[in-house]
Amino acid sequence: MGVLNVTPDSFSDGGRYTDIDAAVAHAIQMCQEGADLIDVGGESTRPGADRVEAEVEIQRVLPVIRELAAVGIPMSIDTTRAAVAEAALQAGVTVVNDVSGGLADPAMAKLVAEAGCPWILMHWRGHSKYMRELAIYTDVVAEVRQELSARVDAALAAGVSTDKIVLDPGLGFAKRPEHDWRLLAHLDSLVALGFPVLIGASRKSFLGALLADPDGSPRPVAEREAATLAVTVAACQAGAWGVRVHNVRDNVDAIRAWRAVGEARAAAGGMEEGR
Ligand code: PMM
Repeated sequence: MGVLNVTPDSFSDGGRYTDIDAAVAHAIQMCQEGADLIDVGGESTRPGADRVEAEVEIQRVLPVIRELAAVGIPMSIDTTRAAVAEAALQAGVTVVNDVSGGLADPAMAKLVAEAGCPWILMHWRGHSKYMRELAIYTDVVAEVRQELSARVDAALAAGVSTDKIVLDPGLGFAKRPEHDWRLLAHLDSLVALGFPVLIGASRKSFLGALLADPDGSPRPVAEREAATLAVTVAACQAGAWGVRVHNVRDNVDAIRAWRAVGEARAAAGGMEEGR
């Protein structure tokens, strides 16, 4: 999944793709590089971000979605609002990526159920402005798993089909770096719930903290790519279904290399069995 933030303030690419032509060109490039889905977002979810009105969100994303739909680019809409998701679905998006897992807008579950589209339910405890204060866990892996299971139950109760649900632990959302690492270390426990699992680690602050200078200043966002690739491979190894990334080309390369190792291992196993 390639990230396309059409916002002036997202943490990694904020402001770069607010121009429609630049956004469209970037999305097409990410598809050519191997992205299967372009995640279009019109509201920044970086820690501390202020909310924008639904109308503003719609005005940001719709022109880009319309142009990308016209050239057959597969898209998800990154929104917590049913009104935005509805407008995006009408304009050609086929997947709803809801970082609130349906919690922010009670109308979202019904909309998704009626649309019959896939719904990415991310683990979330509150809007970005306040989420730092919500990063309190006794056992982050068990709590994220349990809170996500509750979101699945709510989705199913609203009529969403089991085969349309994708789960995401929400790295960086009401999580401190140690929580992100523990979730990655125990991804198998989320995968075991039986739904496809999406991971969004790309360039996030837990990587900046890991790679901080000796004086404590975090590694700049643009210099977190190698660490992102390592997390992508670790996530694939743990059974993730997808990764949400900014640099599609490098992540696709990493996945291809990881896959080639697995294929060579499987072929070697087959040869040994045949001997
Ligand atoms: N992270 C961001 C935004 N949307 N959606 C999902 N499903 N998972 C994530 O981890 C996620 C997301 C924040 O990153 P950005 O500012 O680069 O979009």
